[in-house]
Amino acid sequence: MNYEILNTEITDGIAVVTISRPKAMNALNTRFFNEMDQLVAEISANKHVKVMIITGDGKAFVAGADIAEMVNKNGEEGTVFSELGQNTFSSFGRMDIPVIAAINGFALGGGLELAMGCDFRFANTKAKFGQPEVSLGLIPGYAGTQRLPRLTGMGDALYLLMTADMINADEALRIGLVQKIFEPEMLMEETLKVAKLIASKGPEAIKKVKKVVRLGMEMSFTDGEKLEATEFGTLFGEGNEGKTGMTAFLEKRKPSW
Ligand code: CO8
Repeated sequence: MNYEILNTEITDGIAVVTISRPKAMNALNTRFFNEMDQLVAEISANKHVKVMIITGDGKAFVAGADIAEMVNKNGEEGTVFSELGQNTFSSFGRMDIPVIAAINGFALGGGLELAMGCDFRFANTKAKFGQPEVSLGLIPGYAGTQRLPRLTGMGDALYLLMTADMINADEALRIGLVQKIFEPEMLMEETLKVAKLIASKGPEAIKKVKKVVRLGMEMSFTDGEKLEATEFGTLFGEGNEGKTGMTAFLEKRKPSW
């Protein structure tokens, strides 16, 4: 596929994906979703990539779904457009590798939903966050109503969803919407540092942490425990990563995965 909106650079096993449609504040259109679906498939098939980072070009991370594309849709088309985005953002969670959002500016509506589909989020101190859909007579359509309360708790989620309030990075940090904030010029450097740290760990262990946490959130605690025990067990034994890591520790050397 010829990518028009997504620019991807892969260095040392870290894929940095930049959403670049700056004239429209990187608003999400059908073309974006088609490109992102293709890219997720390509990166998932590339065994050299260990972490994916998603960021935006210009002063926005993503200012939402493309309002110009949505305005004339009928109800059925609206639902299809919603499912298209839900599927793309859920696909980040199904990838084996960690996906980090590096939020460089406005993360509004579908942009915040994109960020919430990632495994965790860093932001620059000037970034702004919100779910402004009710100002447009809409509700979120890319799982924002489901992910926001899971990340922040019900009260903060309903506050943001009902008021369309745009909050700053300090507030986003306080309510758990982002995990760390950095000065704008440091955001990518610091995000890359964390990506490299993760990439140095046992790749099977990282994959299983993601799988067990993400699937566990959708099951009962007891079923989650069972899943954890099963996956824990797969890391033991000759030739498996746990054996490699524990042996290296006991021999006071770095493991070679
Ligand atoms: N869609 C389309 N175009 C956009 C969008 C958008 N979401 N956001 C900005 N743009 C365009 C503007 O129209 C403008 O275009 P032009 O230069 O041609 O006039 C250009 O980007 C620059 O924007 P501004 O001039 O407004 O820039 P400012 O710096 O003054 O303001 C803001 C920046 C605050 C980000 C402002 O642009 C804004 O409020 N944008 C809209 C934010 C918004 O409401 N987002 C939510 C959209 S709805 C949504 O995401 C629902 C998701 C679920 C959909 C489910 C599918 C059915």
